[in-house]
Amino acid sequence: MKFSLLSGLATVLLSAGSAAAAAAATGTIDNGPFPDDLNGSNFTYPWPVKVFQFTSQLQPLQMAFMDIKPTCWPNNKTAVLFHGKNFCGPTWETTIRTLAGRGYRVVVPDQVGFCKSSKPAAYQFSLNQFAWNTRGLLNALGVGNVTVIGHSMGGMMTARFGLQYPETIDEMVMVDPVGLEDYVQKGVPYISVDDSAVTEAASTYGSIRGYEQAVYYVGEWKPAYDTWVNMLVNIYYGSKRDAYVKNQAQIVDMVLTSPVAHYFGDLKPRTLLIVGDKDKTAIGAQWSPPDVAQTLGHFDVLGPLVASQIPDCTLYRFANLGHAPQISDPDAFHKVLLGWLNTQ
Ligand SMILES: *[C@@H]1O[C@H](CO)[C@@H](O)[C@H](O)[C@H]1NC(C)=O
Ligand SMILES: *[C@@H]1O[C@H](CO)[C@@H](O)[C@H](O)[C@H]1NC(C)=O
Ligand SMILES: *[C@@H]1O[C@H](CO)[C@@H](O)[C@H](O)[C@H]1NC(C)=O
Ligand SMILES: CC(=O)N[C@H]1CO[C@H](CO)[C@@H](O)[C@@H]1O
Repeated sequence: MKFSLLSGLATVLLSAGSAAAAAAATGTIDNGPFPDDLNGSNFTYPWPVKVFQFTSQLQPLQMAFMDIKPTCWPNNKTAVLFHGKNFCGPTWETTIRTLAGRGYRVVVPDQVGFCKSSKPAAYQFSLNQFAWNTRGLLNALGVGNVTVIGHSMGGMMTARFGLQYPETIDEMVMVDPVGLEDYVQKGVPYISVDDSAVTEAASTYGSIRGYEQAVYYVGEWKPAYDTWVNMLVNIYYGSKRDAYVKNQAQIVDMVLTSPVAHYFGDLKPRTLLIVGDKDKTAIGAQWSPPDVAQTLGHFDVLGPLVASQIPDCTLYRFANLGHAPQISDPDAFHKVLLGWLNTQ
């Protein structure tokens, strides 16, 4: 047993040493078709769902993803889009259509523990593991360099992906990422996975909408936002409810205990940071004492601070938007995104 673990480690070190193939998950692509109710999510995706089958932490796992071809003359680039904690791949639908219409191939995974991907009973969640899994998916698809775009928790993951795989990134975009600050360092009390699970289990349409309206959308609500709330409610009360609740609680722990805030100076890729100045998202603000909570989630301050730390960074601030500019003002968001991508 010891011998096989050691030889596995040697393989990883050897492949990490070769510039061509950075170490990542290895697996195969299953093109399906799959039933609508896949791993506990019965939401209909706007493009066919495929599955990356791989082994992770000594168990077989599946990452669901969409792979959208360019809808015009290909520009030979691939964009990979990372969803946030309260979102899934399809939340990017408008951005996918926009990028595919400009010649991009667009790959949109659901991370392990989310949406149509596996909900493992036992898993050590980390941003590094998510990056490892996702780079493995891209390798299995034969994708080399990517344009990485991540929102919320997916923006935090973009930073980690940028640290782990800089040699495979053309450029990266973080949209209202969480983790621009180290929440624990700022005084957020640690919450156990068990206590988080109680909160996760109590999630309803009303609780999710109330949180998102106040924190994400500057107090406003449009009927279109309901789609993304109902997509989550469907998983919270779906066939994998218990595993999902546990995984989501583990992911809260991951965001608290794997800060990226101390690493922004080490990011090599060309970076665009987009923030809504009215965004107030801060993991743990809800259970922090008021004097701590009031110091958290000031994207109007954090945006310029972090942009000054990242070596090659452009900052764009939406003065009147909150946490999800691609949802609340898609036209303005895509104008900024495409404008920056075209300055290459
Ligand atoms: C999934 O949704 C479809 C359409 O709403 C419904 O007919 C089906 O029963 C659902 N399946 C599950 C397992 O909930
Ligand atoms: C993309 O690659 C194809 C095939 O190699 C090539 O014909 C085409 O000119 C490339 N497009 C761009 C925009 O570089
Ligand atoms: C891939 O990205 C790296 C890092 O940005 C860059 O050095 C390299 O030239 C790119 N490779 C290709 C084929 O574009
Ligand atoms: C953990 C789990 O239930 N995974 C399932 C996810 O969906 C794929 C595709 O149908 C199944 O093969 C897995 O068993």
